[in-house]
Amino acid sequence: MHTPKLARLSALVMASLAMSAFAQDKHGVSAPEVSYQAGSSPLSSVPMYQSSNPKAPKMTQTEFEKAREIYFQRCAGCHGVLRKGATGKPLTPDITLGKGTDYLKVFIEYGSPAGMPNWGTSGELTKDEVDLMARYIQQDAPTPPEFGLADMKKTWKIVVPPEQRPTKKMNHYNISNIFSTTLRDAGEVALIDGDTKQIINIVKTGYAVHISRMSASGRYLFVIGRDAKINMIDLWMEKPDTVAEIRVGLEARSVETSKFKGYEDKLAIAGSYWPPQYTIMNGDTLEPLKIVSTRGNVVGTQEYHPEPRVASIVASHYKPEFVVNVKETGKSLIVDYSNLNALKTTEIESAPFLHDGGLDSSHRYFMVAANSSNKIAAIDLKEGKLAGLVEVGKIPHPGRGANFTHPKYGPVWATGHLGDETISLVGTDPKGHKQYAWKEVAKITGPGGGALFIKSHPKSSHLYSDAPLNPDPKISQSVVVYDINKLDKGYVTLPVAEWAGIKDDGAKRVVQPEFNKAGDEVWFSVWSAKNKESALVVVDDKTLKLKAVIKDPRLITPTGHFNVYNTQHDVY
Ligand code: DHE
Repeated sequence: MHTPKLARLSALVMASLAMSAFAQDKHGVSAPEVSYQAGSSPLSSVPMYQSSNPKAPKMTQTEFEKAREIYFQRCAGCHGVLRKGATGKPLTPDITLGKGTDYLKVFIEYGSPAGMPNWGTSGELTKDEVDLMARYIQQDAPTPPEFGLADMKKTWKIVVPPEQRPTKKMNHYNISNIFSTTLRDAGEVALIDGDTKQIINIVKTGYAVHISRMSASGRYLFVIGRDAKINMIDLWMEKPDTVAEIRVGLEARSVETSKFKGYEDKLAIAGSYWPPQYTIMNGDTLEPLKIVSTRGNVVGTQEYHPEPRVASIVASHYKPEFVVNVKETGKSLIVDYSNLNALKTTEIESAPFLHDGGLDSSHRYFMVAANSSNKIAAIDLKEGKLAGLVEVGKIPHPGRGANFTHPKYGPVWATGHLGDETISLVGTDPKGHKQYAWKEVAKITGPGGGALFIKSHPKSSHLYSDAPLNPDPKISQSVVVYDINKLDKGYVTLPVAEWAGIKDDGAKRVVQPEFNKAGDEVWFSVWSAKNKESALVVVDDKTLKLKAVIKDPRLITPTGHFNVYNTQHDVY
């Protein structure tokens, strides 16, 4: 039953929602962004100490446990582990106690114009769960445990020691054209022969596995799960499989390997969301060597942030350095790995929240999206400084981005956006095209927001962009292609999900274009729910016609895919 106060509040919230059809304000988040961020965190099953706040509404231990689980499944992605706020607003007791249970219930029930989902009216949470969560967020946030060297070593396994590994390639695969495809909800990757399109092996990995990266030699493949488990896979084995594994934290997204001359295959690095830290490991055993916390102060306000998560990491080809991008503080750390006992780090300030990015075509600049600031930071890996901070569209989301030569602006790097329908082109050639460098030189229009990944290839004259988070299935189930020499002519749409011929209904989101080694075909995932059929679709880059559909009951929830050669050499 609504109390009169609650009824008034509900009316207020409903009215403001009605005024804002797409549930978004200047500081708000769009529906695609919420559905992207509000993924389940592996921390939901981690035991945590819960203090009780005498001023907060009473809760039993069982209620705490249940609420904490819901919080980490639905809320932590936006509001943060410690509820200090990230994409979502802070939810610490100093704020929530003043609002009170009734007020908080309305927000959880109906959502808000600033992008908070309507957990109650959408049926995601029951009335009792809404009440539970309103009381829970008035308590002190429980803190998950730290995860240090001793914890890591307990999880570290050398499955095949280096001296027992093959001394030469033991299979007949063209390993530089293998694709590692994320099977997200199965916690596996599929290793697929890019030439024959046959599955070579399905390797068990961490929970809700996220990305794959290659060692500099192209022999070892590194895969990281959201539970911070890394699998190191040896592609020289008769049947490529895991040779070492470790957990570097409780939650993570990024892994990378040393690529500078003389350091090939020597080191690996992984960044964690929790604890907020990065770990440098031995490149052929995953032995943890060095852990560095990323807790610190936010660029601009200089306020202390207790949980700045590590987002993308890239290895420099210019120096023995990794670039570690710290999300909430808005800092890119250039970490010199040549002496781990006297670690030199250059801290480059740009803007929050740093997320994904990739190198420009010369490999000198790292282009990283500061997604809540609608900016791209260009980090100069030769000079170790910020080359430019470029204003782009709403919530840039490049993946690694796309490099190509524009007929007028010269070398450019492109990003699509989660929050609008544009693609921004940024000039990346300060020597040859100085007037365009670190500027948004052009904006091209796509079919709608919700784009995640964009791709081109030095041998292709096409630019591909997906939009898996667009609410319109016509858009989320297809990709658009531009001719890079005639960008003003607009795009053609490829109905990739339809080509997959999947009979089941459901999302069938088309996600992440990835070229093969030769640069003449492009692979896409058609990402359905766990219990529905998914597929990979291969398109001929010259003709833009369907080339192959790869289906197999083991291809469960395919999302990202990573071509060995292109990932090893940063070709995109
Ligand atoms: Fe990702 C890259 C974080 C949701 C597919 N994702 C990244 C990177 C980060 C990140 C920090 C960069 C890694 C690097 O370069 O070192 N992703 C997050 C999240 O925090 C977020 C928003 C929510 C979550 O709970 O994880 C999230 N990501 C997703 C998805 O829902 C996607 C679409 C499907 C999936 O598999 O989970 C997804 N993310 C990807 C892919 C890449 C990626 C395919 C690698 C892109 C590339 O080209 O390198």
